[in-house]
Amino acid sequence: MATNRNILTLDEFTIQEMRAFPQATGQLAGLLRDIGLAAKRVNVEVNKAGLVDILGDEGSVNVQGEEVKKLDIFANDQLMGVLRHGISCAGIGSEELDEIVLFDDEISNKSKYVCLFDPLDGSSNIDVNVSIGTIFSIYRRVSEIGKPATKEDFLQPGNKQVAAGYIVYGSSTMLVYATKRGVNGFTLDRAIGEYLLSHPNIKCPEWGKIYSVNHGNFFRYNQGVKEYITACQKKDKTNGGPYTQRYIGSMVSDVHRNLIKGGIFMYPATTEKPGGKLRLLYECNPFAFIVQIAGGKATNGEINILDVQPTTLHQRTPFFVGSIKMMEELESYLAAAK
Ligand code: AHM
Ligand code: MG
Repeated sequence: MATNRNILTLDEFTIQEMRAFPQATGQLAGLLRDIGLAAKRVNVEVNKAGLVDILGDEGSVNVQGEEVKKLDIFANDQLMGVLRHGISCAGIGSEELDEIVLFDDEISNKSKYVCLFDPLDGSSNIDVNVSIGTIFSIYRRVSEIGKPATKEDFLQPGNKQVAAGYIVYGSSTMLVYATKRGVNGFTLDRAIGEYLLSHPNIKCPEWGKIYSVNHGNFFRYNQGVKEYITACQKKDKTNGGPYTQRYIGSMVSDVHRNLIKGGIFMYPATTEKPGGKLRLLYECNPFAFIVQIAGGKATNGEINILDVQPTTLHQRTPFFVGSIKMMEELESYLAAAK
């Protein structure tokens, strides 16, 4: 099949975006290209996961106390490697690494950005052929250019993100990223090994019919959340329903679907995990930024999650994200239950 040359590649698109800013150095475009490259390598491994001995437990636990799969480590190493060798990133924070890593060499210290990522989210799904993903968040450094990055560069509120994105390794592999200018989705064309702009200017529908939550935890949620979930179940034709419950257990896939189709995704606090499960810096903030730019909203149940001042690299948070009208409805239930 002939390649449609009218469709922009990721590189062409980021360069075109850069032209709008005469002061742009091209570092952000380079950073996105680097991440895209790492994701292509991860994609190859994910696709052959059932064939070779890349599957299975690494036999160690990560800093969150969770079992680490080989592919998590592979993805982490690929991302860290491309960013270290690139010219745009001064250091990284990763779900797989206890501490931030500062590259601290002559070129890296001149880089404008730091990057946080979850190299392979939803990794418990690898063994069963369910879509998984990579999530990333990019900040402009607040520390002095020319010197090594600092912890403060990473502990910025989500509203300071310059860009955020994810890659979903699904029936096709897609890279979606947001800047303040908009959200754009690219599908990997395996024939030419390039991401092609397949979903320009993504907008999250104001309403949707999908709610995504782990129902198994229902009795461990607070009253407001329980009442909202119950209301979702009671919806019928008279009030915008019926709703559909969809929960893959792989946030990248769940939020990706809801972003495109309209919906709400929730990982609330539970009695066992009063601080929530998901990580603020590299799981929730990137999605909050993407969905907000697309017209939706994200909160921690109290405030806009992008306004939370982080204190530690791996901190967790309750998380609610989705279509604006559904989020407002949720918030009315949370407020009423207070
Ligand atoms: P992970 O980083 O260990 O993969 O965990 C994050 C994942 C999310 O992708 C998903 O939404 C959630 O954990 C599912 O958790 P649960 O099984 O408790 O519903
Ligand atoms: Mg993860």
